[in-house]
Amino acid sequence: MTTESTLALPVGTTLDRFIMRQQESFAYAKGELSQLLRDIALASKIVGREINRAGLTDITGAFGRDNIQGESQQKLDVIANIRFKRALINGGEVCGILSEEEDDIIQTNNYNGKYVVAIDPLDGSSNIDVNVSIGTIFSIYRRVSPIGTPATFEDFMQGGRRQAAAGYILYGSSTVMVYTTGKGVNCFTYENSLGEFFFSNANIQMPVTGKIYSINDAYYDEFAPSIKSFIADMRVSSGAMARYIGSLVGDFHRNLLKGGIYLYPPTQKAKEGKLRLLYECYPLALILEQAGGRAIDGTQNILDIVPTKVHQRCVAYLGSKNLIDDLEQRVLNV
Ligand code: P6P
Repeated sequence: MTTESTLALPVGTTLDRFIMRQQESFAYAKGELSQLLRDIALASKIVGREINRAGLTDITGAFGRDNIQGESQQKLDVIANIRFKRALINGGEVCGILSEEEDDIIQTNNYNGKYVVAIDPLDGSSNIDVNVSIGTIFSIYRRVSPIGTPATFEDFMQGGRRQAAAGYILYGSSTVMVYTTGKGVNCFTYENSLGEFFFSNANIQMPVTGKIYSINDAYYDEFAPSIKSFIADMRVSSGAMARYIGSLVGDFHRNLLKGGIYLYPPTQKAKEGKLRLLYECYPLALILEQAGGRAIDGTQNILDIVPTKVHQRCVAYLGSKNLIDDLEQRVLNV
């Protein structure tokens, strides 16, 4: 499906219909990736329902255990993890899963599955109890290990440019699914009463610049001079807006549509950056590249970072091209 044909699609096209049409433009597609995207959409509908009822059932608050990241797991983190694992395992298209909530790669025993998925089942979960938008972020790779065998570490270590698809679901004032398979970024809005995602935003192009900057100002004193000078100039630029909700998917989606930049520099507590490379930064970096934005760690495009560990972290500057170009010059010309 070309960009023009995407633009021609009427709103009212379901995600299923869109996936089927897009599959036609992939010569050798046999439907596995299409089915995998449907499996992710199904899990997100179930997780979205749990989130919307969180205050009515005893699923808010802490689960009482820390994950491998050393973060206190929220009950909904655990529920979302279970739901996405179950959908991916039962869907049969995935031979392995890497989840933020699990120490090691999960073998699905679908040895004929052609894909692996790296996923943050529910990002921003500290916001769950206070009703702030949260999200799921996913990254899909074609396996490099032989069909008919278990998934391997190497299947997940292919690097950001080898992603077959990447996207996120934002559980906000409405629930949207945004993803790319390398042919543009499209957005689908969930219609609760019908249980369907409907095509709502074609071939998203990020504004080349913007007035919004998203950063945790509490760490300001720990930032490098280049970051401080960038923030200082953002603050004095006309119409500047500081917007940071502590939920990456929410901040990212707003900036993607309106233009802006999200910054997570090195801090005392997170010297290598806080965000995770495989299931946060790589997928969002691919979305940005497809939408005309940029994603860097300060010195290189995030998609070019060579992965070495499954829960590897990285510094992240995600945003409009001109803002990232400006920041990059300041960091490189220190
Ligand atoms: P801080 C949530 O834990 C998260 O990974 C992102 O969703 C969010 O943008 C960031 O961390 C918030 O981190 O250190 O500002 O609380």
